Amino acid sequence: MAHKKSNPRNLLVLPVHNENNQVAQVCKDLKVFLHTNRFTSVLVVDDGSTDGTPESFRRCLAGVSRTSVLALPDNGGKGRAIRIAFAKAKADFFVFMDGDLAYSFDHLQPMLAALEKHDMVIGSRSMAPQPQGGLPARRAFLGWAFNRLACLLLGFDYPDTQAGLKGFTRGGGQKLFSIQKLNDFAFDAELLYLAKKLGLSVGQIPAQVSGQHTYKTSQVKLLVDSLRCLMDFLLVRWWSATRAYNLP
Ligand SMILES: Nc1nc2c(ncn2[C@@H]2O[C@H](COP(=O)(O)OP(=O)(O)O)[C@@H](O)[C@H]2O)c(=O)[nH]1
Ligand SMILES: [Mg+2]
Repeated sequence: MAHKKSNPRNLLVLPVHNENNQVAQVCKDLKVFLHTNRFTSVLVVDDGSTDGTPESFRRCLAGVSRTSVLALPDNGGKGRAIRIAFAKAKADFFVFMDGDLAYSFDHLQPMLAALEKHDMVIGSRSMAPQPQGGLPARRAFLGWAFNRLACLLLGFDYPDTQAGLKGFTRGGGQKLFSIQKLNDFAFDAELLYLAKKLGLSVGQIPAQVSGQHTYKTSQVKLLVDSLRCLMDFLLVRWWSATRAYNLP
């Protein structure tokens, strides 16, 4: 359980991959956000983009204090990118949020408040009203089926394991990221599985997708990535059964 600390240091990681057309807007919002949040540093982690994303971020964040850009040389998945970003972090609280700003910076305050009470906090789109009635129907159905299977296979029950908004206390994050293995989109659910195994407390906050966010440019290939994730969940169970996780 986290202890209250005055002026805790927070690290916000924004994972990005081929998001060059979003960079100007993200930087604009980021600068406003940093102005009002003195204790948060932001690390943009680029996962081997081929469209100039990291160069654009470097240009627009040059001279902006408390920001940095880490450009990974190849595309290795969101899970790997976040693991690398948190590996050397010294902050009291770690948060990651989709780098296309699907969730506004307004989510950070409730996230940090919830991290006073929990080791890990996940954003949940099912706890908030969504713009334009939510996801496109096909994606909503597949998302629902995916969630039910994920919960069944991994033995927990969260209505939304996949929102790109999650936070960790330093202690909780270090425990989880030192044993977590998956590199791709299934890593969120793996973290929830490991949190349960480790007896960490997990909180949920409403996550509202911003009105400007579009799923039309989504990099998630719905069927292929969902099937890959389900295979990964079986792998998690296998690693757990064979003690491949270094669980205490
Ligand atoms: N590190 C990393 N991040 C990725 C990759 N693909 C997508 N992302 C990031 O993951 C987040 C969610 O991806 P997005 O395509 O917006 O998915 P959607 O909003 O759920 O449809 C965004 O911040 C992307 O930049 C990848 O291969 N590696
Ligand atoms: Mg998105």
